[in-house]
Amino acid sequence: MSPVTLSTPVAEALAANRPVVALESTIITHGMPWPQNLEVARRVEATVTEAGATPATVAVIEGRLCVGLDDDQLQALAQAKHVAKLSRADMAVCIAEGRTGATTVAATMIAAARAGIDIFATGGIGGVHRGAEASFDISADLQELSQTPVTVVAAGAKAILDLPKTLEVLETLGVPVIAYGQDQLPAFWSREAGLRAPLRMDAPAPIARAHRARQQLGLPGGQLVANPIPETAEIPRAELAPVIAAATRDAEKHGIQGKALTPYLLQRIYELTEGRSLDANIALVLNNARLAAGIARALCDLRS
Ligand code: PSU
Ligand code: MN
Repeated sequence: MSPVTLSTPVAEALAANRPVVALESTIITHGMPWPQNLEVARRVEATVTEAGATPATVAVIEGRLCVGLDDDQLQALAQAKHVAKLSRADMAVCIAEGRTGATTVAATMIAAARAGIDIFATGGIGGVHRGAEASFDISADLQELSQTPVTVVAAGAKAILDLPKTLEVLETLGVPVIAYGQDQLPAFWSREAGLRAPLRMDAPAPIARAHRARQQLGLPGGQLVANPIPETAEIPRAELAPVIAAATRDAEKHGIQGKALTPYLLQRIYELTEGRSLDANIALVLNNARLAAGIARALCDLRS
C-alpha cells in the first residue's frame, strides 16, 4: 500500500489535469506562532484557490503521508505541540512509527513529486547557515532541489543564512535560481540581498516552459523561483541586519544548533522586531502562493 494519501479535491484535480500547488507544513508548526499559523495556513490555501489552483498542504499524520489536508487536520496540526520537523532523512521513520510530523521544503518536494504535483509554494528555503565552514550546517533543501523535479516558489533564502554560500552550493548542485521580475536575488523579508541572481524571468509561462524543458532533457532536479516580497511589506536589509546579528549571537550563546536553529532564529527575530517579521512573512507567503498558482496553470496549459 502506498504511504501517500491524496485528499479528494487533490486527487480529482490531478486526474482532470487541473493545476495543483503543494504547500509545506513546517512553516505552520515551527515557523509561525499560534494562532496566526492557522490563520495563515488557511489564507494561503484560499489564495491558491482564488488564483485558480487546488492547494495541497503536505504533512505526515499518524503515519500517513497526506497530500491535501482538510480544515480539521490543519487545525490539529497548527495546535499540536512537539510535532516532528521532517526532512528527507526522517520522513520514512515517522511513517513507520505511525507518528505525526510537519514537512520541510525537502520533504514536501518528495511528497509532491510522488503525488504528481510539479509546483510548490513556501516562504523561504533552507540554505547554508552562517558559520557553516565550522558547523557544516547546510539544509537538506538544497540537495533536494538538485534531485527532485519540483519548481519551488520562495521569497529567496532567509537572510539569517549565508546567502553568497547558498548561491554557490545551488550552482554546484545545478539548481536554477530564478529571480522573479528583477535582477537582484530577494532575501526573504527584504526585496534585495545585495547579490545578483543567476537567472531572471518575468512571467509564469516561461517558468513553466523551463520546468518542462528540464523534464524533456531528463534533468532530475527542480527550479528555485525567488519571488521578492511585496514592496509595502518589506523590512529593508539595513534595518534587519542588526536584528539578525543579535538573534544569531543569542543562538550561539544558548548553544542552539541543528534542526532547532531555524525555528529559534525565526522566533527571536519575531520578538526583536515586535511582530513585524511575522507580518512580512505572511505577506510574502501569500505572494508566493499566487505566483505558484499562475505557474501551475501555465504548466497545465502546456499539457492540454
Ligand atoms: N520558511 C519559513 N519558516 C520556516 C521554514 C521556511 O518562513 O519554518 C522551514 C522550511 O520548512 C524549511 C526549513 O524547509 O525551515 C529549513 O530548515 P533547516 O534549515 O533545518 O533545513
Ligand atoms: Mn540544518
